[in-house]
Amino acid sequence: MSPTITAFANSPDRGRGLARDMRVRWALEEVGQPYNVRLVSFAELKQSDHVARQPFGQIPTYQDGDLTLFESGAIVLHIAQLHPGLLPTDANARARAISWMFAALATVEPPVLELQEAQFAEGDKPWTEQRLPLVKDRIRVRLAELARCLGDADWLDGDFSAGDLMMVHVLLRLAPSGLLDEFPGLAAYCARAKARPAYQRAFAAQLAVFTDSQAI
Ligand code: GTB
Repeated sequence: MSPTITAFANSPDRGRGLARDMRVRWALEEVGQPYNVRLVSFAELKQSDHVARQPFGQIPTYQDGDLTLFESGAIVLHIAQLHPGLLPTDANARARAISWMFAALATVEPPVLELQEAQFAEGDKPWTEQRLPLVKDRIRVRLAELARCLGDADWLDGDFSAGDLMMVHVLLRLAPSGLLDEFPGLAAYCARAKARPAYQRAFAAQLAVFTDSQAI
């Protein structure tokens, strides 16, 4: 049986691949694991059926047999541990790749989310004009540090790994802000990752959900 993941029935990102089901789709495509998708409306997210799967009423979730997981990081890690292709076999290299997954989620993503909040959730507040440049500068610090780590390499630590997958998906959320373009090495890193056939397949699948929802 293939696992089933959940995704937005009507994603607010309008098929740009920015919602977090995209990470899970991408990981499944990288390892060649077919999957089913259950589309969930905003109302359904907060209903008891879904909350039993995801305590915070969010997507994505992952169900495989009697295992139900939530949190995109935990799901991608599970997929990467279950199948070859996303984590090195050498124990130390594997641990380092997992460090990069955590770095993406715990160190780089928080300021990126702060920017989304400042722009969209609080965009009309009187403090936004003063707050936005501070938030953007905090992101620039992280991007400069990350660009230094990447250097001229294709990927963060050897071959492409779940660490790169997670990091790139976090960085792509910045694309509309223009901040990524200030760091050409990181922009090229993201472009390299997006050119991967597995990314392309995952992107097409989530875009089809949006296209279909528009056709109705
Ligand atoms: N830490 C959790 C994880 O990594 O799985 C966070 C999950 C999460 O935030 N899910 C969001 C959600 O379900 C969707 S991805 N939100 C509904 C809710 O909380 O009620 C976040 C997202 C939303 C929209 C865009 N966008 O429009 O570009 C991008 C990303």
